[in-house]
Amino acid sequence: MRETFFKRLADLEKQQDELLNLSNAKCARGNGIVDRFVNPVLTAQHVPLFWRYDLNPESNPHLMQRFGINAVLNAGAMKFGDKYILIARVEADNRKSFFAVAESPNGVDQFRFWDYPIVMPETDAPDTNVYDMRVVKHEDGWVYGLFCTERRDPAASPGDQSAAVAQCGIARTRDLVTWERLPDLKTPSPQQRNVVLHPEFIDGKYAFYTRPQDGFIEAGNGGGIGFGLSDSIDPAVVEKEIVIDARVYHTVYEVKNGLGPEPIRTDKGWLHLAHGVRNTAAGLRYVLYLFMTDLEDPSKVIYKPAGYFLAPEGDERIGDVSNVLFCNGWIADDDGKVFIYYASSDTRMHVAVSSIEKLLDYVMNTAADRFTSAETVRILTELIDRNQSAYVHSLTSTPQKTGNPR
Ligand code: BGC
Ligand code: BMA
Repeated sequence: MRETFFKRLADLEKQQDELLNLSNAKCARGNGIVDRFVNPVLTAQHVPLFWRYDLNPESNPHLMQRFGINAVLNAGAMKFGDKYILIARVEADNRKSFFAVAESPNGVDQFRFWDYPIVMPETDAPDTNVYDMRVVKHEDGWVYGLFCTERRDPAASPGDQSAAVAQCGIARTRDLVTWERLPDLKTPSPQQRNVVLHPEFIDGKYAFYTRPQDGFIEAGNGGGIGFGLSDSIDPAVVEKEIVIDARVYHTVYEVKNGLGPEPIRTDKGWLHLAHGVRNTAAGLRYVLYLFMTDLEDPSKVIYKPAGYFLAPEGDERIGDVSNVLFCNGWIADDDGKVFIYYASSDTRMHVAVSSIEKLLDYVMNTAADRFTSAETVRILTELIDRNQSAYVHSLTSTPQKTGNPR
């Protein structure tokens, strides 16, 4: 028995070692805006063996898994010293998620979890589930974690086990180990998910991007990415929310949208990454899009390319909640590189790499949506016209003249 135990353990250790040391590489032929990477960066298999197994041959002779991990997804991200940090949503087999820090020396591979998950203090109203942390280094000197705290709706009828209330939990830390929990954000909206703290004071106040909704799933008359100010962070109270990026009929953000990570300051404006949700016969589809707001007034959208920036591709399409990309963490590095950490289908984490220069070019020079098929054809025709008149063709790809010249 002991022999089987140790053989199995050696096997598991070898397998995990290979996974943690696997080097990652850019996928061939990106779209020029962003490069995806071949391997996911963080998965349930990255979770330490000593979280999942009782490693004592006396109490666990079969070396059975004792604590199952279902998925690792929706991670906040930051640079901490010279390490690339993800604060992942780790979801156990019982559907409860919690936060855990993983670090990498280079941002694209060798992510390793720290020895213990984050022990997040609770408020007087205990959280049933917490998820999707945004990590924000605020100019007040603290590192904040804003996350969704979900509880059963106290007004639900006894038989209704799905009615829930989502609110924004707030905690702060200096070392990512010890967290101080502050009161949940108060806003005029009955439901909040996807709340992000702006990294700088605005008029001396804390500024929040919110996502007001009427119901837990239904946006109702609410929805859109909101913005509001609070005099303090303890407690944080937003009395007035304005919608800065609304939902629009027949777009990729028709049903819901929400801000992803904290915006990045550039000399042209604040870069924002958000998710947009549309309905389909096969369920909701989550894609990511970018927009830019004014440097002086981060609630004023000044550029917004049409459509999505990243959508699920290949294996990313499949998982616990298929057809979903979700992003709540990115890192703008000192050399201008931007690491975009996104989860696919609520199952695993990936990285895509771009740069401030490329993202600005994309955001400022991609046509904005004009919301109809006819206008979309007009935008495309303008591009074709410009390409037909300019010298842009390589020797090997002469433009094909087909039957419909203009
Ligand atoms: C899940 C989230 C999901 C939300 C809305 C929550 O219970 O944990 O992953 O986004 O419901 O569907
Ligand atoms: C939610 C988010 C995420 C999740 C997504 C898809 O509304 O808050 O937690 O990735 O749905 O299930």
